[in-house]
Amino acid sequence: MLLLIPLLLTPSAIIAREITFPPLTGYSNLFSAQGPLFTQSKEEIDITTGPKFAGLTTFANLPYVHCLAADGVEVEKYDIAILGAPFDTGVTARPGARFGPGGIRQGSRRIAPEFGWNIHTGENVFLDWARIVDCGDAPLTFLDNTIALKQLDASHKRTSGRSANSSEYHIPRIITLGGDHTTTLSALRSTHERWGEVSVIHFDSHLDTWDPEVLGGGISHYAGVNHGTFLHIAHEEGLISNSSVHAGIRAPLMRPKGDIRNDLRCGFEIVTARAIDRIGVDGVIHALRKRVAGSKVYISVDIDVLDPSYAPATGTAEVGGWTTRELLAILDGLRGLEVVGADVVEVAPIYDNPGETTLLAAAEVVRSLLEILVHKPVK
Ligand SMILES: [Mn+2]
Repeated sequence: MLLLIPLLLTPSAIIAREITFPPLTGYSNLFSAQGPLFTQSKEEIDITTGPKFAGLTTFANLPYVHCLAADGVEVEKYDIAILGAPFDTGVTARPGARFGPGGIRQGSRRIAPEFGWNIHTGENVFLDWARIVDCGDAPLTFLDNTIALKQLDASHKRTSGRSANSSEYHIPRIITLGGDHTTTLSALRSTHERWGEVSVIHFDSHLDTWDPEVLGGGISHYAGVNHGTFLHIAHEEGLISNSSVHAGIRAPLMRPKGDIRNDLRCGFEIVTARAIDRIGVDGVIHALRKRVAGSKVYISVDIDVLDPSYAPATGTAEVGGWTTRELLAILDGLRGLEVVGADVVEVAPIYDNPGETTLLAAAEVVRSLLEILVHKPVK
C-alpha cells in the first residue's frame, strides 16, 4: 500500500481532465448558415461580470461603499445609502434582529440592477438618476445600548453628511436595515439634523410610543430606551411633528386609555390593521397621504406589520396583520411624498422558514422604499 503513494504523485497522475457534460448543445448543427450559434470559446469565458449570486452579498447586488470611512477620506459618491444596524438588545420579546441586515441582503440576492424593471410601474429604480450603494453595517457594540446608539447616531451622521453624487440634491438619504426598532431613533435624529422635523408614517402592529415609565417598568433610564418607546423619545426630543400616523396597528395595549392618550400627545393618528377591511388599500393610502400632506416624511416599516403567515421571522409577532401584497401596494401608493429617510426593522432571520418568506418580503419592502425615494428627490 505504501508503495502506491509515490505513484499517485507522479506528473502523469495529475493531468487536468476536461469533463464534457452531454448534450453539448440542443441544436443538431452547431454551425448555421449565418455562422456559429455559439461564439464563446473556452478562452473567452467571462468571469468579470455576471450578477446575483456571485461575489459578496450586498443589498440587491449594489456596489459597496465604505460610507463610514473617517471624515475627510474620499469615498465614491452616492445619493441613497443602504446602512445596516445590527442591534437587538432593546427588545422586549424574542431577540435575533441583529442578524436582520444580513438576512434582508440574503432575501435580496435575486434582485439586481440590470433585472430591476418593475412590471407595475415600468421603471427601473436602479438605473435612474440616483446612485444607490450599500454601506454595509454600522459597528454597534452588543454590550452597552447607550454606546451602541451613539455609534449608530455617528454612523448616520457620517453617511448623510457626505456630499451627494447629484449636483442638484445635496444630502444623501439613508434606508436603514434593522436591527430592532430602537434603531429608528438614531435615524430620526439624523433626518432632524439634515431636514428638520418630519412626519412619521409608521407601519407596525404596535404603537411604539409607550412611555418609558410604562414599557421598561421605570427600573432605570437605560431600560426605558427600547424598541417600544423610541417614538415617545423622538417626540420628546422634538424630532417628529404632530402629523404622524401609524398603519397596521393591532397589538394589545398596556393601559386601557393611557397608551392612546400618550400616543395622541406624541402626534400620532392610528390606521388599524382591520381598517383595510372597511376602506381597502386605496382608503389606507388616502388616509396616510392626507395625514402627512405638506411635510417631509420618514417611513418606518416594522416587518411585524405583516401577518406572521407572511413574516414569521420577527421578535414580537402579532396575528391578524396585512398581506405582503397589501403592504407593497400601500407603499407604491405613497410615491410623490417628500420622503427623507426610511427603514425596515425587526427582521429576525432565525425564526424564518427554509423558503425565507420574511427575508424575501423585507427585501421587496426595501425595494419599494427605494422607488419612493428615487421617484421624488428632495432638496
Ligand atoms: Mn415596532
